[in-house]
Amino acid sequence: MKQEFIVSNMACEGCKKKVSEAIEGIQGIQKYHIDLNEKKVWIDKDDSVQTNAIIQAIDDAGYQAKAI
Ligand SMILES: [Cu+2]
Repeated sequence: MKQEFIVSNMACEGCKKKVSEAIEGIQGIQKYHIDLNEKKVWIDKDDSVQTNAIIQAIDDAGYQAKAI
């Protein structure tokens, strides 16, 4: 299942790396792409992965994600 998020306070390559690490720490993520300029994250995930789990993981890394 594909899902898109806005991570509004992701501002530089360092932020992108932290968000990447947060996403990679979640079980059941098949692939993802981060666009720093658009502050968007595309995730392809197993159906078992809850949207809130993704938002929480990104939040724990210090970033605000919103599903769009
Ligand atoms: Cu940054």
